Amino acid sequence: MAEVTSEQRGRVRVLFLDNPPVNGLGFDLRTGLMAGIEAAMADDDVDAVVIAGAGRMFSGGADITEFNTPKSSAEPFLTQVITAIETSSKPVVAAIHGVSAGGGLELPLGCHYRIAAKGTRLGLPEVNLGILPGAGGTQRMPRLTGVEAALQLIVSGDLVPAEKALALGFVDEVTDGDVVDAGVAAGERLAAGGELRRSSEVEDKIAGARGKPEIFEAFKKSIARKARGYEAPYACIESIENAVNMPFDEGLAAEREIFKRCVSSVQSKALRHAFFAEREAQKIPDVPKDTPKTDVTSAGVIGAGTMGGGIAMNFVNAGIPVTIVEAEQENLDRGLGVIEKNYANTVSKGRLSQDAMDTRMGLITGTTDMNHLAQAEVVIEAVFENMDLKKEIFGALDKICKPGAILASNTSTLDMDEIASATSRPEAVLGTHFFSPANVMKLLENVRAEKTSPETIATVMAMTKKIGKVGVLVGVCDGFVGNRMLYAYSRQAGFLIEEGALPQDVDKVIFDFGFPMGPFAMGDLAGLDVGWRIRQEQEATRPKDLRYSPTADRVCEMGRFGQKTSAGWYRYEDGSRTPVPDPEIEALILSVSEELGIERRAVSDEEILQRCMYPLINEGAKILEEGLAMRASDIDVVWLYGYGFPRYRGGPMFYADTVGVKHVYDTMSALYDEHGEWLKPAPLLKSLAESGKGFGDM
Ligand code: 3H9
Repeated sequence: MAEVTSEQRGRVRVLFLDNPPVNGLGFDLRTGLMAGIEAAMADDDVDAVVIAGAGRMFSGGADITEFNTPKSSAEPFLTQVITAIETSSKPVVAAIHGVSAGGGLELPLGCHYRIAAKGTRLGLPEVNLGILPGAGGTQRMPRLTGVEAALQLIVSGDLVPAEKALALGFVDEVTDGDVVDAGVAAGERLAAGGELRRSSEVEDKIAGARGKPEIFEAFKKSIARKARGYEAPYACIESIENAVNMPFDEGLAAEREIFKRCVSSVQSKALRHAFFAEREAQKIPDVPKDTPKTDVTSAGVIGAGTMGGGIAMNFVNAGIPVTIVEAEQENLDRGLGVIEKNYANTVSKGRLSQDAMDTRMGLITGTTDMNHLAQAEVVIEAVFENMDLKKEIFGALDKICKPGAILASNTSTLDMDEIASATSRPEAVLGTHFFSPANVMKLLENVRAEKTSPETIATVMAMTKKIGKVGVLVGVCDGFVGNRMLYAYSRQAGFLIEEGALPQDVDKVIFDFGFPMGPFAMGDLAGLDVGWRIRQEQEATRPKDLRYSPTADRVCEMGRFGQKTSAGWYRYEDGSRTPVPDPEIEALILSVSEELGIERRAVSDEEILQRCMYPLINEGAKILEEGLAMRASDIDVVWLYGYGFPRYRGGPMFYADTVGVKHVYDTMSALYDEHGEWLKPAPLLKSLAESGKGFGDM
């Protein structure tokens, strides 16, 4: 139950925010807090007030689940509560521990004194939800820290440690003792004398930036690349600039208006969807929270290639020792060398200390003897995609690994059930599909095979979190969720260039939509030979009555494998990663069109976007029908973290809802009539469209 409880300590009243799990400042808490403050102010036995959090943190901010509901617009607003605190005659102290985020920091900013326990993380992360701090944060923070620091903090949305908050000036004291005790002592001290410091009245730190728009313009330029497509960072900057140029009350009123504009925007809804989707993906209906699981404290990786090395780095980055097995010493040495070079690069950029690098390298053991995996709790196989080889490895691992150890495969295409059949413990076998580069990309598709046990799933989902990844549980099918949808999208990209577009036309539309790059530039980055090899293997089973684009194969036949050969769909100048359109490729594409008897035509940007994105959504719908993803929002998480789908669009299935599933269905139907089988609308898309529903209603 959400409530504010109180406790009298001498002549100090302590008010505890109590609304698990994060003490979200929803309607009940705001009401309780206002009543608690009013009661304390009216009580002659109270000289000072301390506000603290019950449970594991101070507060994670406003209750996001109340946004766009009547509760969020019911008084008292958080701003009113904070104003009541700041203007009160008795001192109010914030005693902060755990996390103080968003409204959960704006509240302390309105208090007269702030103490944080060591280990507390504080910040204003609203920007990540497509909004700005809307309870005075953009007005009070710059007054305490100065404009530059406030811009950094608010626009990055980062939570910073208590010590940094102290150095920046928005925390007054850091304690390693009991924070409530320290708060009570501070309350007594402040009550004993002296002026109360009200953040809204501090002027000296912002005065220097008044009438200087160039400060804000320069900051906008500095974030332009990272913030491309996002609205909220600019709303934050606008409001901080108001703080500098307007009297406090006016700035606060303007902040409220900008907040209202942001909170009802599609971007904010998409970003909030992404926030909850990521957490929802961790909930697996038949694997309840109390399912027994093993805490993974040692791991093995088979294969020291690009993927194997990247996977191993995740474990050691999280402090988990890892044994890497390679068949040949030479390949092992090369693989370990690549890992070392990767870390050394990070050290040279100042993002990792030499000590930390040494510790990490020290956690890696390389060997050519698989028997060294006997004690590992999880072994991840990352050799090349060959079923016979994988089955042989799993058969061997089954004999070597201790009972209960989990055997995982990093396959991106092969049937996990068949791999599991090579062992006597199919319940302990599953897929862990990392994305390249495996030490960077946050997504981990955990692939549940037919016999994978709930214990195995619980262990691997927990391990995923421990190594800093976002896990999504998916079912077995060709390409699993992410790549299966990618095929649907890149297939159309291939057809579009045969029909009249060029790679750079397609890539520009997809880039402008918000992806970091389009499908052709991405192919060049990932390496075109991988897909080529897979297509060659699948050639015999490929349905010959369906349209097939041969252009990608032709590019590979020219020895152009992408960035690694300085040529692919584009060419690359020496040492550069910038794709340059290549007349040779244009000539190739024109000749393929001619060979296929296709008369090239002008292809509009709108068609490019729809031909790429709608089949992607359609494939997602099929995946849902087949039960290979648990929820539409899980698919969104896969695309946000595995493929750079623009977060401010919420993921492909959320995006479908924003443009209207009926519109997607109607467009797909028209495309199907024109282009045939590959664009046949999924029955689920049809039924949602007909019932006027979206994926979010499922
Ligand atoms: C704001 O403050 C607006 C104001 O400026 C202006 C108002 C006028 N509300 O992440 P976890 C849920 S906007 C509702 O696993 P952790 C979460 O969904 C807010 N629910 O925990 C999950 O639910 P479940 C600005 C919330 O310890 C559970 O709590 N604040 C909220 O790893 C546990 O979450 C932010 O943007 C919320 N505010 O991390 C901070 N927060 O168990 C957003 C969490 O059912 N929150 N939940 O899956 C976070 O960044 C992290 O949750 C936090 C704790 C760091 C606080």
